[in-house]
Amino acid sequence: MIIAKDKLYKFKTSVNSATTIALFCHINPDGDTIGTALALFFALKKIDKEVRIFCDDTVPEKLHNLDGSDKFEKCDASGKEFDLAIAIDCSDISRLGTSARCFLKVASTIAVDHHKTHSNFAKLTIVDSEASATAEIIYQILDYCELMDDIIAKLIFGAMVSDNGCFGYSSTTAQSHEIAKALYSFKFNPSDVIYDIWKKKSVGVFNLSTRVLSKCRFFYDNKVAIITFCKEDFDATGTSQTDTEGIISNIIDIDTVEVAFAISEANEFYYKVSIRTKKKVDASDCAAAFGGGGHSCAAGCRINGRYEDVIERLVKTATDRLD
Ligand SMILES: [Mn+2]
Repeated sequence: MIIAKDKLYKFKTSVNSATTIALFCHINPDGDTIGTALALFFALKKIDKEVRIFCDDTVPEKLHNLDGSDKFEKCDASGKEFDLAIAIDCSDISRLGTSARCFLKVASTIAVDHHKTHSNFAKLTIVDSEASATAEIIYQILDYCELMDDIIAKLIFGAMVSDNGCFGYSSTTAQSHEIAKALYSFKFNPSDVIYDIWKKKSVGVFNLSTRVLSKCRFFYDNKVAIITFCKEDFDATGTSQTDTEGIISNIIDIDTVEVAFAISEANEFYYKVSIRTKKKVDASDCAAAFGGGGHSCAAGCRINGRYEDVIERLVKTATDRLD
């Protein structure tokens, strides 16, 4: 979807009338929220805005190569006031974590997002649920504001491939490719970006994936697959929860699997769950059953309970939707 001119104009005027701007990423940040926020950060710096960029959680190791990855701060709710706050890739105010308090204190707020479950929590909402990444929307905004450059193009490209699986997920559209084409007119190396974001892994992450994948559990004629990241898996491989991203794709790619879950032990009796689905089941619908959200093929939620009960509830959620 092409973002309406009046929205782009409203974004531009809000930014122009602000001196201090705070950008907010979502908790458990991914390449889209981080890369898109950084693209906007550098664009706003070019027009001499005082910009700060907040995220409750630290930037995952694999994104440390991104230009500006050291700019992130934890938001101190008692901190200074801002003229404008912009939430990036956040479907809901709760996705900002404790930073939500800081965001809500600001009089002028904007949300730029692509989740179909987006709840309008900002004064100005720029949402396109057909976009494969929030980066696609930010590209249109920065192109309109004439703020694109090589570094920004590289960040936007990285954020896009991070969310659309290098243009391989069903979320990818003709417009994703059109935006990529426009980005190719800037100077950066797309295959280097793809290596950094998708392919590169540490030995620790490799060991974590072989360990966890070898214990994959299958249910319902191999249509449902579950992998579990326990605290001991992280300890044994020197990794953490931020290293789990992407490992789930190994099981959703199995031909019989329609629904894949990756369960990660956050605390005792508290699990973070990633969900991937093929066409038969809507991942965001599964996530919504546990108060989570996301997209049709990729979503997430958090569940409290005993491990075996969590497994049972997840399998039931999947099989109910497969029948
Ligand atoms: Mn996203």
